[in-house]
Amino acid sequence: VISSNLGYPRIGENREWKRALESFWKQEMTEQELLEKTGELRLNNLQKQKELGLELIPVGDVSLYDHVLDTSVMFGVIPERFPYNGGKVNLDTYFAIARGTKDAVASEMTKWFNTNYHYIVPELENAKPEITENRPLAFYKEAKEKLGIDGKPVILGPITFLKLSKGYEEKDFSKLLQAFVPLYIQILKELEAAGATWIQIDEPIFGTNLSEEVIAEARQVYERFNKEAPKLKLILQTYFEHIVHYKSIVDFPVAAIGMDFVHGDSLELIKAHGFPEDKVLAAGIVNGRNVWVSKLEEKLTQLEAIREYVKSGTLIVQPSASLLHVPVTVKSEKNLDPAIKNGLAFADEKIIEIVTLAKGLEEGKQCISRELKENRQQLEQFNRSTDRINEQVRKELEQVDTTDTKRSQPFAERIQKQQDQLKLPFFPTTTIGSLPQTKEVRQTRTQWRKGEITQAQYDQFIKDNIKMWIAIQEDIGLDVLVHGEFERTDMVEYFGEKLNGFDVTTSGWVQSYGSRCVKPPLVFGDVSFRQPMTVKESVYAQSLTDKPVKGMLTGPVTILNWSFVHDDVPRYTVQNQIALALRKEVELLEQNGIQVIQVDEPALREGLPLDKEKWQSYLEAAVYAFRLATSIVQDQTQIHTHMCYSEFNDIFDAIDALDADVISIETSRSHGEIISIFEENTYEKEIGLGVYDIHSPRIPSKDEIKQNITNQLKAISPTKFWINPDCGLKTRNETETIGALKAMIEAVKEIRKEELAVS
Ligand code: THG
Ligand code: ZN
Repeated sequence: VISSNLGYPRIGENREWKRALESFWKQEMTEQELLEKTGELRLNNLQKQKELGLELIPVGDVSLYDHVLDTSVMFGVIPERFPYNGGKVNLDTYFAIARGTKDAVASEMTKWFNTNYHYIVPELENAKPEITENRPLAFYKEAKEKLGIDGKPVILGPITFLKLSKGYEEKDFSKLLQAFVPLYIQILKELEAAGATWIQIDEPIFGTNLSEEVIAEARQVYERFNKEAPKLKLILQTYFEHIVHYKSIVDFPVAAIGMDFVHGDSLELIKAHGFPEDKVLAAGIVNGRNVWVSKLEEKLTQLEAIREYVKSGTLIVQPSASLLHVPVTVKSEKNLDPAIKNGLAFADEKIIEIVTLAKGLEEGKQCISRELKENRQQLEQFNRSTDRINEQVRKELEQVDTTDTKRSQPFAERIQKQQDQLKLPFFPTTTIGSLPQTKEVRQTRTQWRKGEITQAQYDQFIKDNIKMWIAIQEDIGLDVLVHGEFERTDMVEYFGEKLNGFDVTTSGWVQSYGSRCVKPPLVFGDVSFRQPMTVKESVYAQSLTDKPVKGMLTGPVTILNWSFVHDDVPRYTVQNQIALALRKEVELLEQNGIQVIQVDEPALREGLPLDKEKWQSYLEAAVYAFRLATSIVQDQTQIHTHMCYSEFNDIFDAIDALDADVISIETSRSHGEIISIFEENTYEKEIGLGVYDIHSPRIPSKDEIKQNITNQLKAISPTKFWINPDCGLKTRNETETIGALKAMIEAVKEIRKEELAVS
């Protein structure tokens, strides 16, 4: 039995990694200082895992931005709009692809499977793959030389890499794959020569439905790897779901198969179809996507059941996924209710669980009896904690009936009333909701949290910001205004602080994209409404202007998906409890004079299960919860929703079924690809297609935005077309925001004139 890990959080216990990156981007740190700082962190993290007793330590799972981008760069896959003359890719080019420059837009960014982590999409147009540096080798050697760790290099596998890339047609998949395979082989051979043994090749794409041709090709690829680097022990690593085409893939000629025993039906698969006699099984047994303490006894029993099927005699015990998706250590939490804290395990604590389980499996249960006892006590305390069960909300949910999830009139009728009331111009303009979270905003919030300023001072500060930005928005000429969300750290965390059943951590950060992190709240019990959450700010903003101010809420699916939810209660039940609480908030907003209410569901698409068989029930539940939250309003109240980075083709019907009056979606970073779906289908409701990319610091020109609008007009009728940036503006500074919004309004003015002339 070997204990192992699939990946460790990059950000550091105090987000040192984030700070270093951002200082470097602001030119407050040199490249050398950045590399020293992040190098130090990298070695610390390896050393820590070693000291926790972990046997197989992943190396090369680190990144300065994203590991998919690292893979592209390693293979010299640099989009042509960035200057590059071959050889090792320098840091400026690397960050330019990730973040854009004055002259070139950033590469598209999208969600990593069903997580809240984003990767940079490789662009393979005219790619001439070559090895620019053997990254896994460099990290393998570093760990060995500096720390004496014989690490397990982590490599993103070729099938997943290509499937996540764009810029080629399906029919060219095979040809492209053949171009990359020799490069992978060279990397593997060099690792073999350097003395590496275990290699983790990540192929999470095997948790999705693939064609038989792709699987056949994948098999050939792994046959070649095996032939060319026979001394390596390749672990074909999957996660987030069971291997969908288990029977074919489990026979690939590799030393080990890594499977997720937390999500999906891996145990059922090995029971039904067996597991190859000659292979090692790497069992992802500790949940790498959640933060709750494992029930060690149960896990041990599961591992024993799994071992029955492993004839080779070797079992690797590991987390279900990379620990990238959980915070670093519970030790940093000082303010949590001790009962809840007892129920938590972040990355370091999970590694301890893994080491304990491996020991228990190897040497017998009695050898870990102390640990098992402690674990039992921890869980008992957690379960005894108050507020885990709320009978009233359970009853309320039972009483919901079909009229509660349906608007009283169809869209065609509602929109008339809404137009009469809102009197918006042709091509109405708005923003997605958040406005710049400046240093001042963050610092003031911190001061308030620490008690350094009073509640009244903080409230006044928020009001001042709202007031200033209402004036700015009026001045720029936007039609539907927002209050700016200055009171919110994050769209999910904020609601977590205000709802019963939730708690929030002080340091539970997780990387979301690049240097950006989020702090997912904890759902430890039944969720219910406690107090108005957004009414005060929205009403104040509305009092300052004659233009409509949009009320801003985060939707039930997104709150659920971006929280760490305890699994004692079924997920969909928690989702409906959240929906019920939001429904009360929606009602209050309407009663207080808010005529437009946006309920964001950016996580709806990415939460889609990897296995298609589970899609329908997921989507039905998502639509139900959204409608439960929103259907209470009158006809003339306009419901908006927003989604990010969505590939809508798969879920178009569900989007339609949400029955939101207006949907805004992020399109600009996908460089206009997803709108075709609206061309092909009849979508009756109104749509705002993001007309510029807010994730890049670059300010777009009026002409560029106009061009985007013109392109999209091919797919969308001008009568139902809203104009907005493609996402919230909280990460941008004031200059960038005002500059870009002005350009957007200028573009819209010209478009309005041109379109009126045509019609
Ligand atoms: N909230 C949550 N998840 C998200 C988003 C979000 N996932 C998708 C998308 N939005 C990711 N985008 C962001 C954008 C901004 C930030 C994080 C993720 C961000 N984070 C601050 C940082 O890292 O500096 C930390 C929070 C703060 O101090 O305000 O700005 O919006 N849950
Ligand atoms: Zn968005």
